[in-house]
Amino acid sequence: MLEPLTFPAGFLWGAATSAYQIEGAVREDGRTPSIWDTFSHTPGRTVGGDTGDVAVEHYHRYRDDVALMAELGLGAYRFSVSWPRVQPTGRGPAVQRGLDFYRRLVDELLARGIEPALTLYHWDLPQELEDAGGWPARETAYRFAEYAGLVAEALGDRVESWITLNEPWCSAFLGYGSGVHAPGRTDPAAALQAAHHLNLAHGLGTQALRAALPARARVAVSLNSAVVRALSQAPGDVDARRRIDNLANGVFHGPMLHGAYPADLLADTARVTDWSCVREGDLAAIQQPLDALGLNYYTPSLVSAAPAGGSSRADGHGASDHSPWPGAEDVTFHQTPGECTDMGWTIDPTGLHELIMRYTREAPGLPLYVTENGAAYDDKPDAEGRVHDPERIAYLHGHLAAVRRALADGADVRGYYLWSLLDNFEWAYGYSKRFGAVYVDYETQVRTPKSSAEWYAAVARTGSLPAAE
Ligand code: GBH
Repeated sequence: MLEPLTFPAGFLWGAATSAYQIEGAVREDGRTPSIWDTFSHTPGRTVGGDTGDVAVEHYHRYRDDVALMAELGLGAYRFSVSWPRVQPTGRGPAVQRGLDFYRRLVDELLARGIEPALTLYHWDLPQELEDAGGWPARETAYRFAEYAGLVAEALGDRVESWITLNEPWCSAFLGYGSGVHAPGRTDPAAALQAAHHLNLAHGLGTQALRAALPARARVAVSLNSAVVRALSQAPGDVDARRRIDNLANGVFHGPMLHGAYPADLLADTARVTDWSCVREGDLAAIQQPLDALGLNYYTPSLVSAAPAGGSSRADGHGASDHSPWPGAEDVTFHQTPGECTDMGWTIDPTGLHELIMRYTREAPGLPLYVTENGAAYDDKPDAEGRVHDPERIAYLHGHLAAVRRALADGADVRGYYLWSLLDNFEWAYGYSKRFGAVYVDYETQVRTPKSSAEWYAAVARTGSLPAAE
């Protein structure tokens, strides 16, 4: 018999969600529309015209949801704050009723011994700020810093773990490049400007958090952190890999971790933008000391130079005639060989190991967290109402084993957050894709832990992976 794979004592076992994907209650307690309300209500933008209007009613069911987390033995819960709930116009004083929801949620978590990890921005920009220019406008970065300070003042006494942005790549390049995410714009120059202003928002936001939070608070960012591989060792393919890697990773971790945009990224994108949006002092403002780095990983990308016919999978987020890769529109994306999840994303745990080891090298001394990892499957209750999802268990097992390997190789990974606690609104895919460890019946809102939830609870309880069946 194989030894179970044991994780270090104190390793954090968590699950993650985001506000717009689960809360619903979009018109309650002073909340105004975010770009995702507008986008999802625009015909043709989401599968089935689905919206987050109701989602899984977490806004009203949070107490039961936290009880469920406790039953599953979770040590940590990563959630996001809805900006338009606490600062409806994106300016001015906070709305107390909005903040009160998060105070109650956090208190409930703390009462159950579950560590809250708070993400400030998981894609739901107040619509008023989009109307004023959105992320391509510099002003939005200042607005974010103000918002970060308001939330820190309200919740800094009870939340220690803070994350500025979730996957700014998606906000910039799916939101303003391919347009498959809100606000649905398709302007490559605007996408690069958005990326810079998201970086600036992270830097200024981190400063605002430091000013408002007690010293024990920890500040991190959750990066998209793509694993990009070349189809062959031909020079064109290797160069395609380099360009995509810069547009996926370097554009954010360059300024955030090293205080500069990669010189070759600036050269590669010169015909799209002159980067005049980068002002003096910006890079110093963006490069803030961090306490941890969050990595979100689902699947690797495989690229080549020449159009190879075949695959047109550009980002795994739905079809668009517009590329999310400014200046690298010629690069072809291929399906990585192997089994896929219901998203069509190839299952490849070696990518997670590779990613962790890369950031171990590039950000020495910075503790790492896997802030998202998980899989969508077409789950259905059986005749007894139970939901069996052996594929998800296999996915989680494989990826946790990869984390364990990285630990053995010297990486400082402190925790893992499964995406997601609950089935929820999967952005452009609406409710057609289920990522939850807990099944949600969208008619009745009844929650049923899937077999993967029970499996994960055992992993969390024992701090070790069972030998693979
Ligand atoms: C995350 O996005 C989100 O944070 C979360 O809200 C969402 O529900 C969840 O994942 C599931 O989608 O081929 O180079 O474009 C993940 C989005 C998926 C974007 C993988 C990049 C492939 C890399 N990412 N995708 S690439």
